[in-house]
Amino acid sequence: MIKKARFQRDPQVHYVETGNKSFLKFLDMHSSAAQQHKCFKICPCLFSFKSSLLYYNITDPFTKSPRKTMPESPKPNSGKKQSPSPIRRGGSGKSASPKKSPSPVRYKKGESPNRRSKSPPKSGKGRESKSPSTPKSGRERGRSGSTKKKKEVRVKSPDTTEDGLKIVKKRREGLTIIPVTLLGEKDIGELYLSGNNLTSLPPTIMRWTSLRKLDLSKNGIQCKGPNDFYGLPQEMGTLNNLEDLNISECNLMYIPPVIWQLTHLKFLDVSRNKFNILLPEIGNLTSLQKLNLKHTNICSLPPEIAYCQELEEILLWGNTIESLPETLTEMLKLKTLALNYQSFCGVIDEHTETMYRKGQIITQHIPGVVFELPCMETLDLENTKINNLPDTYNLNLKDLILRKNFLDSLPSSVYNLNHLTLIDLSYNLVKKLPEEIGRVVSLEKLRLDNNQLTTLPDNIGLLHNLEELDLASNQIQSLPQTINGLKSLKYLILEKNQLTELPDEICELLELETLDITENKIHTLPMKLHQLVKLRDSHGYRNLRRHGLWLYKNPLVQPPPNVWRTDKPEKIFDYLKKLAIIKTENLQRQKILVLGETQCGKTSFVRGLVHHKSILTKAKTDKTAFVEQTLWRTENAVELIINDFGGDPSYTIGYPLFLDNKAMVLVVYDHSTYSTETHKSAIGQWIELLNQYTPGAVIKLVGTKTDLCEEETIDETTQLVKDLTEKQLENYKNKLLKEQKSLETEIAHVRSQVSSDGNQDYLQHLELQKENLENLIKHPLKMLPDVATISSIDGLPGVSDLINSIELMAIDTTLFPHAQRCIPSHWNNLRAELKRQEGYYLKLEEVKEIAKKFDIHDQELEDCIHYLHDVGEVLWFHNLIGLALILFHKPRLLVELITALYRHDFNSFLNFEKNKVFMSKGNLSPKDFSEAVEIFQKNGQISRPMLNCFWFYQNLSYDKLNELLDLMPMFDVCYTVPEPEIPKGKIHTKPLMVLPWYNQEYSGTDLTEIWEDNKDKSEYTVSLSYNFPLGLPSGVFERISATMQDIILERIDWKDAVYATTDFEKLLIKRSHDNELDLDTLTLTVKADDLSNIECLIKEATLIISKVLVRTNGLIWRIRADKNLWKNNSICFHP
Ligand SMILES: Nc1nc2c(ncn2[C@@H]2O[C@H](COP(=O)(O)OP(=O)(O)OP(=O)(O)O)[C@@H](O)[C@H]2O)c(=O)[nH]1
Ligand SMILES: [Mg+2]
Repeated sequence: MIKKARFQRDPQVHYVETGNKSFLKFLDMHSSAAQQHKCFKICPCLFSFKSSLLYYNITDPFTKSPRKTMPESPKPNSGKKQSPSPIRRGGSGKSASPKKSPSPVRYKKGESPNRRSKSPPKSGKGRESKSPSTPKSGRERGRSGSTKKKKEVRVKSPDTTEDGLKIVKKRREGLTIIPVTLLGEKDIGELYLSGNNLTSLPPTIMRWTSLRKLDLSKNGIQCKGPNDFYGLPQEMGTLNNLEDLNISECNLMYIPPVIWQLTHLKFLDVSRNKFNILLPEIGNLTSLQKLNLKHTNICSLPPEIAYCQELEEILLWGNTIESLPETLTEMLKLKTLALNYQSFCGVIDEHTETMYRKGQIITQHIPGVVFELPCMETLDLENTKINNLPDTYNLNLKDLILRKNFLDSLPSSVYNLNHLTLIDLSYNLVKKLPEEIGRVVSLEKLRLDNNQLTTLPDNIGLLHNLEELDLASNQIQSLPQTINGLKSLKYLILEKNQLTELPDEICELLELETLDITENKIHTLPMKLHQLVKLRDSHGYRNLRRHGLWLYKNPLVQPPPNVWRTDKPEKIFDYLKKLAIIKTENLQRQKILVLGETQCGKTSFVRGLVHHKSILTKAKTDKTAFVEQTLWRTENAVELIINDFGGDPSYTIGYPLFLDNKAMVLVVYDHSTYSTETHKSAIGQWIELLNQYTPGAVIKLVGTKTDLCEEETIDETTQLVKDLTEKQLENYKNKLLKEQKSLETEIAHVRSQVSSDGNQDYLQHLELQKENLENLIKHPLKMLPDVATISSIDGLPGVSDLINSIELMAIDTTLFPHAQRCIPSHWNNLRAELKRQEGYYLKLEEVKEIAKKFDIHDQELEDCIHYLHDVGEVLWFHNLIGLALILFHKPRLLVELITALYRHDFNSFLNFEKNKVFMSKGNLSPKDFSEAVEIFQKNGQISRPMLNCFWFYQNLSYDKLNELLDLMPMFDVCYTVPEPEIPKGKIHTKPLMVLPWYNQEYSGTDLTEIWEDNKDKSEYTVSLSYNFPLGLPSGVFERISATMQDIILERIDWKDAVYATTDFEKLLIKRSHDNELDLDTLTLTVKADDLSNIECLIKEATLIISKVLVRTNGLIWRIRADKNLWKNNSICFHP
C-alpha cells in the first residue's frame, strides 16, 4: 500500500511581515529566496519533501491595510487519501503490488534544466490530432466551443458562471502584471489570462477566494527550480476553490511548486512546457481528474501518480515515454492514458524488426502494465512493431487499435472484452478470424483490411451492433450467408478481394450506406440489391472516403456497364428491380386496402400514387363514400387494385365485408398531427380492427402530410409511431397469452370433471376457443418495420420510395404466398365472360353453367373464383352462409348499393328542399319526408319510399329492388320487414328495411318496464352470457341483432338491446360492458312457461350468434351458462 503519511509536509511555515514600501524589493527578496531554494534537493526515492519557506507579504494595495500574517498554509494531504488497492487479474502472473518499492524516476539522459525552448512549441501533429478514437477531455471540448455545455453557458449569461460568479476574460491584452482593478475584483469564478506577458502573479491573488478556473497559458510564468515561488506565489496555495488550472505553454522548466498545494485541483494542464520530469508531488493532487502532460519532455510517470485516485485521463502525447510505473494498475478510474506507444520501439533495429515480422522472436517491448489498466477505454498500439499481444485485462476497453503490426491473431482474452466497440487490426498478418469473434457483440467497428483472410467465420453474423466492417485487400473468395445477421451494418468494404458473387443475404443489410466491391471477380449483382435503399450514392465520396455503392473493376454483365457506371444507384436499382419483376413468374395483381382516419390524406395519397402528380382532394366535400376502387399499374408493370376506404365512422359496419387478410394493408395516418394522445384514433383503432378481422395481414404504416411537419420532427415522430405501435402489438400479444393460460387452466379443470358432470359440450367449446386463440398467436399481424413518410403536395416527397417498397412487397412471396400463382389461361376466359354478364350478382349455379363452357369444374372453379376475388375482379363471400352461393361479378355495383345506405353525409343528404329525389321518387310531402327521416335517424328504419330515394341512382326496377331486399340481409347488416299484401296506413313510416347500426336509443328503463310488464309468475327464465376477453368489436352486436330477425315474430330494438317475442317465448339480447373487469358481455335471456321451449329457442339463438361471431376471425369468447343447458346440448357453440 502506498502510505499517505509519506506526502505530509512540514507544517511549520514561517511568515515574515514586510512593509508596503517597495514591491520591487519584494520581488528582489522573493527571487533571492527562490535562488536559495534552488539548491534544495528532491530525492524522489525517499519521497521526502521538506519545505520551510520564507513568505513575504506586501500591503494590500486596495485596502491599504497591512496584513499581519498569512493564514496557515493548508496541509496538502489533510484530506483522506484513498489507498489504492491491488486489482485481481486472472492468470497474468504479474503482480503490480503496491508494496513493491516504486521504481525510481529516471531522468532523461543529457537533460539540462536550462534546456528551454525560446518559442512555445507548435501544436503537435501526428497522433495528437490524428487519433479520433481517444475521447477529448471535457475541457478541451469546452475550449473548442463545440459542446452543448459551452453553448448553454453562453446562452445563459456570458459573464457569469452557472452559480453567479464572474467570468473575466483578459486574453492577449499584453498584460505584464495583473491590473490593480482586477486584483480588487471579488467573486471571480473564472479568469482567463492566456496569451499575455505575465511572468508572475502577486501574492494578493489570494483574495480571489472564489476562483474556480484560472487560465495562465501562453504567458512567461517563471519557475526556475522546484522551490521557486516567484512565478506562482505560495499564497496561491490558499485558493481552495481552484479546480481548473491551465499553465500550458509558459516556458516552464519546473512545475511551480505551489501547484502541489492545490489539492482541490481537478484539471491541470501543464502541457507544452519542457520540465522533463514529473515530480512525485503530483501524488498530492488527490482530486485530480484530468492531467495534460503533452509535449513536456517527460519519459516516465512517478509511481506516486497512483495516489491520484480520481484521475480519469492522462495525456502524454508528444513525449518519448520509456517506462511506466506498475502502480498505474491501481488507478481504478483511469480511462485514458494517451501516449505514443511507438516510443517504446525506439530501440528496435532493422534486423530485429525483420525477426519480429517473421515471428522469429516474440515482441515484448510494450510495458505489460498497459494491458492491465482496468478502466482504460482506448489502447492504441498502431505501428508499434508487435507480433504478439499478451492477454488483456483492460476490462473496460472500448477501442483496441492494432493497425500496422505483425499480428496474425489476437489472444482469446480479447474476445471476452464485452465493452469493445472498435477492433482495428488492419495491416497485419491475419489469415483466419476465429469464430470467437461472435462473442464480442458490443463491437461497432471491425477493421481487418490489408490482411490475408480467405474466409470469414459464420459467427460474424452474431455481431448485430456492427456498423463498419472493412475487409479490403484480403483474399476472401466468398461471404458466409450468416452475414445477414449484421443488421446494423452501414459500411461494408470488400474492395480488392477474390469474390465471384455476393450472397443474396447481403440484400438483407437494410442499414447499409456504403458497399464497396471494387476489384473483385463479380459478374452479376443480386437482384434484391435494390432493397438496400440507404445506398443513396454510387461511386461517390463523403468525408474523403468512398461512399455508397462502388462497383469498379469487376467483370460485371448484369447490370451492364451502361447501367452500373453511374453516380445514381437508382439507375442500377431500377434495372435490378425490373429484372426481378420480369423474372418473377406469374406475378399476380395484388389487392391493397387503404385504411385510416377520415381526412388523414388517403385519397390524395392514392391519387398521387396512381397519377404521379399531386391531386389533393378538397377538404370535406371530397370525403370518400365508403370505398373507392382504383386499378394501378406501376411503371414496372406491377398491377395493384387499391381499395381506398372512407375513414368516416359511419363506414365501420361495412369494413368487415371488404377486409381481406391476403391483401396488403396500408394504414395511413396524418404525420403532422400524430402524438401519443392521437395514436389510438390515428393508428391504434385500425390495428385493432385488423386484429379482429384479418389476423396475419401484412401492414405498412404510411404517414402523410409531412409538408406540414417541422423538418426536424419528422424522424422523431416516426420513432414515436414505431414505439407506440410496437407497444400496442406487444400488449395485444400479452393479452392473447394471458387468455390462453386462463383457458388452459379452465380446460384442465373442466376436463377433470367432465366424466362426472357430462359437461362435454362446454369442454368442446373451450377447446375450440383455445384452438382459435392458438391460431391468433401463431398468426399475428405482420407489421413491416419501416414507416413511410410522404406528402401529397407537389413533387410528392417520399412517394417514390413508397412505390418502391409497395412493388417489392407485391412480388414478395414470403409476405404474399399467392403473389406468384400460376394461372391457367382459360381462367381469363371465364373472367371475361363473367364481366359480360348483366346485373350485380350471379347465383353460383349460374356461374357453374358459364364455367362449363371453359371446361372449369368443381374444385378448379372454386380455385378460380378465389383467384378472381383475390385480384379484386369479383366479390365472393365464401364463408358467409347464404352469400357463399352468390358471386358479385360486378363488385362496384354492390359497393354502390351499400354506400347508398351507409353515408357520412346523411345530414346534408336528407334535405327535402335541396334534394329533389325525395319529392319525385319518394312521392313524399314535406311532412311525410320529415316523419320518414325521423324513424330512419332514430331507429335505422327505412320505408319503401325512402329506400327508393336512397337507391335512386341505381335505377332499380320494382322486382330488382325486391330481389335486393332478400339479398341484403345476407350481409348481416340489416333485416327486412315483410309488407302486408294490401298496404294500409302511412307507407312512408312503415319500415321495410332496418339498419340496426343507425339506432340511437339505449334500452335503459324502457326495457326494464317492458321486460317486467311481461312477467308472468308461471314463467321460467333462463339466461346465458358471452364474455369477450379481447373486446366485442363495434358492429358485431348490430349484426347479431339483424340476423335474429330470422327466428322472431315481433321485436323492439335499441342500440344495446333487442327484445323479441316468438310464438311462445320472450327473448332478450343485451350487450354491456363491465368497467371493473374491462369486459364486454352479451347476455341472452329467454322466458317461457315451458322449459323445453326455452331450450329450443336458446339453441336457435345461440346458433345465430355463433354464425355471426365466427365471421369475426380475431374474436374470442366464452359462454357462461347453466350446466344443464350444456348437458342437454341446448347451446349451439359452433355453427
Ligand atoms: N398539406 C397537405 N394536405 C393534404 C395532404 N394530403 C391530403 N391533404 C388534405 O387533407 C384533406 C383530406 O385529404 P383526403 O385525401 O381526402 O383524406 P382521406 O383520408 O381520403 O379522407 P376520407 O376520405 O374522409 O377518409 C384534404 O383537404 C387534402 O387536400 C398532404 O400531403 N399535405
Ligand atoms: Mg378519402
